[in-house]
Amino acid sequence: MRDAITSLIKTYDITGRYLDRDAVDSLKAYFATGAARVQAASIINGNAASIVKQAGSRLFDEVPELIRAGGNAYTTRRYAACLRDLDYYLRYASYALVAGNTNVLDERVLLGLRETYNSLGVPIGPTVRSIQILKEVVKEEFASAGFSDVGLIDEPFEYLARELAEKNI
Ligand SMILES: CCC1=C(C)/C(=C/C2=NC(=C\c3[nH]c(/C=C4\NC(=O)[C@H](C)[C@H]4CC)c(C)c3CCC(=O)O)/C(CCC(=O)O)=C2C)NC1=O
Repeated sequence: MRDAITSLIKTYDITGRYLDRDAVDSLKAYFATGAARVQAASIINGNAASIVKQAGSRLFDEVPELIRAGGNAYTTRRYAACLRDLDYYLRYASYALVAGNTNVLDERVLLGLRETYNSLGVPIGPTVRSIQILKEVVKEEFASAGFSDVGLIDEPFEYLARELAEKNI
């Protein structure tokens, strides 16, 4: 698992270079957003249950067939599995936010996920949509906590949604 700093150092170490101007610029950008990232994790931690609940109900409002007979989230067990997956996405997105790097998402979330979903018939399209809804709900939580730097929230959610949508089996 890598963060913004370890991944930068790795890149420079491979070629035996000192940290040049580009490296220093990206380190500065990371540290300049550090406090905001930590605060982001704290807001997510304090509101995780309600964020997941809201995202789930918006998803099922938008795609009601998921929870009708024959839908993938139909039955209490599968409904609960769906919300649990949303909780995983939220928790790992909060790690990636603090790390300033999406590597944790590759290693802990995305690896093998499409294959698992395909074998269980979990539909990818609505799952991608659910990740976008999570992002929207998180951004609303941030705005209502008086937090202005909401732009940095996008990255881990967009990464998850994009990778899940595009990755070939
Ligand atoms: C931390 C990384 C991690 C992830 C991401 C993860 C996902 C994950 N989701 C699963 C199931 C599932 N995932 C869903 C999710 C959904 N169904 C829908 O219709 C919706 C679109 C969507 C919710 C948004 C459902 C319903 C199941 C159960 C499917 C089944 O057993 O039939 C399974 C199969 C095993 C199980 O049921 O626990 C895995 C591994 N597990 C992990 O360890």
